[in-house]
Amino acid sequence: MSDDVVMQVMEGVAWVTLNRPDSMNAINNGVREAIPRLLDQAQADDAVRVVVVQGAGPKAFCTGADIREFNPVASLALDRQRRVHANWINAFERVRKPVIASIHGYCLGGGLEIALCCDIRIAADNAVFGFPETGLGFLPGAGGTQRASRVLGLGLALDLVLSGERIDASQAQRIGLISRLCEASALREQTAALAAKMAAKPPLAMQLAKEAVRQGHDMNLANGIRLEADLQTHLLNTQDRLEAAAAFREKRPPKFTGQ
Ligand code: CO8
Repeated sequence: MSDDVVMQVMEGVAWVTLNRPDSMNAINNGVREAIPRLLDQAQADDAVRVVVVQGAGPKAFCTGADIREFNPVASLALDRQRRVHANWINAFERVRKPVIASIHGYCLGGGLEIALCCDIRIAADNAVFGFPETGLGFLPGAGGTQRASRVLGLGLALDLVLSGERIDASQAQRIGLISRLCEASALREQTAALAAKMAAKPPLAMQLAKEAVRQGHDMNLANGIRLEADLQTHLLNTQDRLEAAAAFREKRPPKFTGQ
């Protein structure tokens, strides 16, 4: 097993680090193999309440697919099937726990596609975003063309994908690509503070709230409201909900168990 991606669990937070700093954390087969494996591990571990994805080294979150591995494809049909059915990048969305992308430096191509899979994007003021794919003769093919329009709307997604232009962190915040922006030196601390806040919340409520927002987004309003009602009903008699109310009444901090 390679150490192209490493995971460290600390105080309820799984820190998943893209760990190829010499190539700006470009995505090779080692990364594609490790991501679903580690994220499944984070999902199965009750001690993990929140997942953070970050890039190693000073320069980049991730600069996309490893261009040095670009070769002719032996079978177009098999390649398409692999993409549709075994898409490693979907693992970021399969995790039922909240996933934060903590972004510094370059966040390009497949790197931006990873960030778009995450639930919350926090970026340093030195972050740079873009989709260079069309200039390389193909398209953002790890979900980028689909997730960008869902996050940004059609017009902005088309602009990013077709122009291939890079935008900086403040532009990214203006268009809603990231929801939080901080100084580069504060990124780790701000990410840790956000992750800790979410890790302290009742885990079932966090998981079902994520499910309600994410799944509801692909539904019409009536079905989304029905989904929300179902998930809320599931939470009503959980021990954690009763504990939260008891703690409020008794003016003490709550103790959540995940039940
Ligand atoms: N692949 C391979 N190596 C890379 C990549 C990359 N994507 N990005 C950077 N590197 C390497 C460089 O080759 C260089 O290595 P070395 O020191 O051995 O020569 C090292 O990282 C440092 O890079 P630079 O010297 O180029 O550093 P600069 O500061 O001059 O430039 C840039 C930084 C602007 C980020 C530049 O490296 C660059 O343009 N990189 C390519 C970015 C790019 O085009 N990414 C898109 C790839 S396509 C894609 O992601 C499609 C995804 C769809 C499928 C996803 C799943 C695979």
